[in-house]
Amino acid sequence: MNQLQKEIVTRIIKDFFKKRIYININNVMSKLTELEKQQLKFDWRYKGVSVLNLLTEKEVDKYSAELERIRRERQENDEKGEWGEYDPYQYPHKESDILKELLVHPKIVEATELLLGGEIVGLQTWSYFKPPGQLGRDMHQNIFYTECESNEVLNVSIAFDNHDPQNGSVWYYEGSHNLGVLPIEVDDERTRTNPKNWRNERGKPCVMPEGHSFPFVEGFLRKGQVVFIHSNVVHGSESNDSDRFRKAFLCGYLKWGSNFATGGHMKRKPIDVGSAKIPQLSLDL
Ligand SMILES: O=C(O)CCC(=O)C(=O)O
Repeated sequence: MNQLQKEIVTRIIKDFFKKRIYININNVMSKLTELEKQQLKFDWRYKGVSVLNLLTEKEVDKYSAELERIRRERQENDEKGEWGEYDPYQYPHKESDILKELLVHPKIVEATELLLGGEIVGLQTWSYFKPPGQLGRDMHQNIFYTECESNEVLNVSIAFDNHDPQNGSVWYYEGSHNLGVLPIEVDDERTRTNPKNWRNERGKPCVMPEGHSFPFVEGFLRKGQVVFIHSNVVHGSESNDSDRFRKAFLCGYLKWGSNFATGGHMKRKPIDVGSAKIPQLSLDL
């Protein structure tokens, strides 16, 4: 072996070990198992919706009790009568460090980085209580509201109890994440059913392409499961026709560096979730 050949072999061996060390560090730091990652990516690619088993029932009970505490506080302090008893709760993580744990949950952050393909920031949190009889959310794509490019934003919804079609779970059209942004059809009558401070729930459904064949998938989640929803996937929920609540804690995330609409209602701003380093000025503290 001449000198040049020796150098080449040495370089190859060094690179090999460097790569191995890098891969090992990544694996050691990963909160998700290889199987979880594979399933998340597979479902994302083919369905536009992925599910992860995240919390134990006991953990959910802790978060659920905390959500109930801040909901009651909102009602007690609501001197102007702004909020209906079970209106959605805007930005619950700002009122509670316990609930903020969900927004920065290492497994959710890692899964979101994986699905969006880069470092991320939080954008918003909110909660649904959905008592018996409450109406659902009309068919929509989240990209319509955030105005990002496809797959630059995603929403997660954490089930605080069992969700099924009877109590108004979230359904979706499988594979509809491959569609562009769809037109909407305003229905003034239905718009009037929106909670006073929450005007995007009903009355602006998107319109599916005529003759489409995307399969309709009903939502079934167990307490503690989390669903990741692609920016373009068409989804919605029906009214709660059961005698049970359907509570959910939701977080929106953005691929760092992507443009987004702040929104007249949610007033979105980047939130540090321990992934992308955000300049102090643009942070929502
Ligand atoms: O939970 C629901 O009823 C609707 C959730 C939803 O549409 C969303 O996360 O974008």
